Amino acid sequence: MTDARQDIEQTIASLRSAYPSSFAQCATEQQLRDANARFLGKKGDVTALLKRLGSIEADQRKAVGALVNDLKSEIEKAFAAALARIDKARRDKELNERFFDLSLPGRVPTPRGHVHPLMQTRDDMLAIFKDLGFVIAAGPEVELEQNNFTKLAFPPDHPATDMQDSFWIKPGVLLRTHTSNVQIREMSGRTPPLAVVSAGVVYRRDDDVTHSPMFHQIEGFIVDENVSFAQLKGVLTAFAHRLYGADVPVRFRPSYFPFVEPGAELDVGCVFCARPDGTRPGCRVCKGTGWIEILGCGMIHPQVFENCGIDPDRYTGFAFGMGIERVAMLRYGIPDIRLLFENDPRFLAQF
Ligand code: FA5
Repeated sequence: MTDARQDIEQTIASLRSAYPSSFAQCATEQQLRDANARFLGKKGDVTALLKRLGSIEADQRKAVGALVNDLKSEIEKAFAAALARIDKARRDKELNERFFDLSLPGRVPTPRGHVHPLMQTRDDMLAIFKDLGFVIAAGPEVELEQNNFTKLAFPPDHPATDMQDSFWIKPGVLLRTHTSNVQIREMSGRTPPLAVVSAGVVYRRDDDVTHSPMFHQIEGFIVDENVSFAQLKGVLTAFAHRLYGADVPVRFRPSYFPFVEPGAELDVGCVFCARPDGTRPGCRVCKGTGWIEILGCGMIHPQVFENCGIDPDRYTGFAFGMGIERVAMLRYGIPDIRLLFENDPRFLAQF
């Protein structure tokens, strides 16, 4: 063995016995880093050993180099372990020295969130229907054309089924354009009596201050023997009175939807231009009429019952559907539907 090699091996042995106690004595991270630098730093002992490898004969250099590198990685590991020990000690000291009451509120008040005005409106509307005895159901947003149009007796050439009006996923499958698909899904395979209400997102190719391509609807229906139009009027009037106040006037106007016969729309007296004496001179919101349309409704068409396997000679029923944004906008005086979807905190904080 050459002198140089012997010398290096002795140095390795002495460094190996030196670093553990050197690290063990360190109480702070800085002390540890200084101690580490004495071994592994630019001018450290191990670095010096590596530089000395050049003085070793070529046939022995590899083996000696491996010894030095082993020592180097040993020290690196020991350094990491010592660092973790010091860090833990510092943390323990910090935790033990000061008493932390984790139940105290933070010094900076945390801003409180709240339910989105649209969802608040939805929940209030659903709560009224729950009170009236309806059960709540859900339906999918990606729907078969069958459930969204065909079984609801839309004629095949109805403009709503146009590429212009609906978002099609592929032929026969689309983003539902209304929540009336829930009627089909809930009626199929069920035996009346049924009283179901459902809220959810629907999609249409619309975009202006009162129409959004994505909006929310609530759908409801009742099916039983002897359900009459009088009951439709009673239930929906009770709903409107709970939502807008018992003294708000309501009126039913004839209207057309392919899946009901007869069909109607329900208007409530405009809440914006109502005077204390009950008159409504008309305003911008109600377009001067004193009335605001809130929902579509009607007696379920016998064809729809047949499409769902319900006997139209035995059962009758009514259905209704309405936009939630419209109700929220009226309720809070929101002039542009898009404000409801932009999630601007300056807008949302006002509710
Ligand atoms: C329907 O969607 C029928 N399914 C309602 C119905 C159900 C009738 C059951 C009879 C029986 P209509 O297309 O009118 O109807 O839409 C209902 C409500 O959704 C409208 O009164 C309006 O408040 C809202 N609405 C429609 N399009 C949009 C839109 N693009 N953005 C926001 N709200 C909309």
